[in-house]
Amino acid sequence: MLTLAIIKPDAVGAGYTGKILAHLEGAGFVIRAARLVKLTGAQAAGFYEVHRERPFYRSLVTFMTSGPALALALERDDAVARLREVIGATDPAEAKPGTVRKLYAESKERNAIHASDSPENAAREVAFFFAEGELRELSGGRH
Ligand code: FUP
Repeated sequence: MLTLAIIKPDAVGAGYTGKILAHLEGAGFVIRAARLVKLTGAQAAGFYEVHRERPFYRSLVTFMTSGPALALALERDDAVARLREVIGATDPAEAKPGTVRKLYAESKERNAIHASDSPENAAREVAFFFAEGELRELSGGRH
């Protein structure tokens, strides 16, 4: 099963990309696709469309366009729920010890990583960043 993660501009800018990738691989996720992107305003607005009416929407879109971010298609069993556990609560102050957000996030907005919150959104979000042909097949290994 696939899910979509984004290592956000705060974490990429702080030099945490490698540590977060190691954390994700250590949690059993396999990278099926990866691309360093700099989102346009239109792309970020489209990606976070469901939050359009929320008070933080404009600020979130501005932050997500502020620098490079790493989009990842990740595979493992029960990928959506497992990745949500690994990243921790939206607000790092509330995230459990050892989660990616507790370790690397600055604030509720600058929170280091995105992860799809349902299988339906995972399918939509993987397709937002990656064409079918960009999802590399795995050749052996643990998965
Ligand atoms: P999550 O699924 O944990 O990323 O959290 P949400 O879907 O609730 O929020 C999406 C993004 O909006 C978060 F990653 C950060 C941002 N956000 C804020 O900036 N302020 C808030 O009060 C809530 C969310």
